[in-house]
Amino acid sequence: MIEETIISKAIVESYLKDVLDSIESDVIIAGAGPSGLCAGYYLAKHKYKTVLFERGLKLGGGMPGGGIMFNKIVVQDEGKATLDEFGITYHQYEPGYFVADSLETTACLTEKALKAGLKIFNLVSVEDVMIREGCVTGVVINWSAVEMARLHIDPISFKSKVVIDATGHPSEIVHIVEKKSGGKLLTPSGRIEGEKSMWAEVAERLSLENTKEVYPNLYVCGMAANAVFGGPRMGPIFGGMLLSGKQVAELVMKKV
Ligand code: 48H
Repeated sequence: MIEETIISKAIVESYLKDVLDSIESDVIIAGAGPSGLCAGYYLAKHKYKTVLFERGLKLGGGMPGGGIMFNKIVVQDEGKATLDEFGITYHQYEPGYFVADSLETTACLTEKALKAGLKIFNLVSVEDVMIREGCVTGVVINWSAVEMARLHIDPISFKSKVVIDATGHPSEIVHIVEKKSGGKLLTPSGRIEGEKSMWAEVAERLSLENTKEVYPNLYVCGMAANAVFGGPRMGPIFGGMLLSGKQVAELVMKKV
């Protein structure tokens, strides 16, 4: 015999336990695209208590869509070791160009990150941050459904030592901090420099150079790093995203 109310209680109690366990952590990541998942995997693997909030229902950000919905991604030589780390299958198309299935890549990143201990909450949007004495000290979240329905319902906050903006092109968390700090970002102009047009080679290099702290205790990685520091976009080549996620984890581990 199956009792429906036990199913309900099991889900509600288990979820609320996860929420309560996550209210204070070492690192909060906004965005479960390739860079955010990768960062979360490396941080969790090294025993940093890490919580990731993803606005969408599904994980992977822009990766499952590959290039123009052809579900393949390209990774260059530099990114190959990361594919190996996650057990992702790939083949060499031409010297230096490796092709992987974007669905397998998303699944492997997700599985490894979750198994390493990354706590992921999907359907939750980061809508603000907390700032104390010029340092980011956590995030303010709400249900994505509340955000989409534009309901006037107050959010709640989660505290962490560091926040990572892995929200991709819109670099939403840095935009919030730029607006509320009055342009005191650690960029050349103190403001968001803005994403430039496609140039894959330069973009891949800069996505690593631009992966760094952008405001005290706020780091930026992945596509958001180039959007914030003025790098170009790169199209469906994903090595830079994976390496940027790894690099931001290493930078955060040095700080925390
Ligand atoms: C919670 C949020 C919020 C929020 C957004 O776009 P992504 O895949 O990000 P990256 O940087 O890991 O990867 C970028 C890559 O997918 C890409 O777009 C490339 C390589 N483009 C090149 C080109 O030329 O176009 O994922 C970001 C994730 C998404 O899942 C969003 O739903 C989520 O962040 N998100 N989650 N709170 N405020 N904002």
